[in-house]
Amino acid sequence: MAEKLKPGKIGGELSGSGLRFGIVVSRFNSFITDRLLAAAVDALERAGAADGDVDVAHVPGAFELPLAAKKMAATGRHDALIAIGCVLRGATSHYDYVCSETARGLQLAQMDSGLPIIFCVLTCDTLEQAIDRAGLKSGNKGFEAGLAAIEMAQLSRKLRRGAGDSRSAGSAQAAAGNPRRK
Ligand code: INI
Repeated sequence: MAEKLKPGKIGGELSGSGLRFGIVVSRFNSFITDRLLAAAVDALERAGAADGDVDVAHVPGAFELPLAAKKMAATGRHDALIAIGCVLRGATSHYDYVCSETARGLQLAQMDSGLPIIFCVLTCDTLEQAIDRAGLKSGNKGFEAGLAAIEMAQLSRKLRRGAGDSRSAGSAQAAAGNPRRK
């Protein structure tokens, strides 16, 4: 029988030390988004992100998150971004447009820029559902987003350097001196 193939693993550690993060957060439903923001910053801080390594930009509503995230990504200052918002279903179809365009816009910004953009936009039918996800029954999605940002930032760094592939050791060394995008 053939030897068992052992695939090389490339993972993102949960250390925020030496990384820079950008957060875009909407003021709409700020009762919820303030709590998501606090938990995201808490996660980054606990994982070793330093003072001054986290930038926060506020926008009016979730619909404005993609453009702000795209512009923040273009600064080249950050290793990952987090987009924070809360959309609550109302009596009309407005909710559907805001949700779908926010998600679509953030994914586009992420794919266009190549920078991880963590989707921390609650899309809830009721305020109670949102509260549950912003620090009550279902934990805090902001904290989860902070951890996801760290993991994706670390993984992206490794993939930029060609980590895990011995054939690209030369290019990994060349990139090692300049880990952060300028
Ligand atoms: N924006 C939100 O972030 N959450 C909502 O629940 C919401 N609702 O329900 O209307 C909302 N609307 C505003 C929207 O995001 C834009 O700011 C606005 O349309 C201006 O472009």
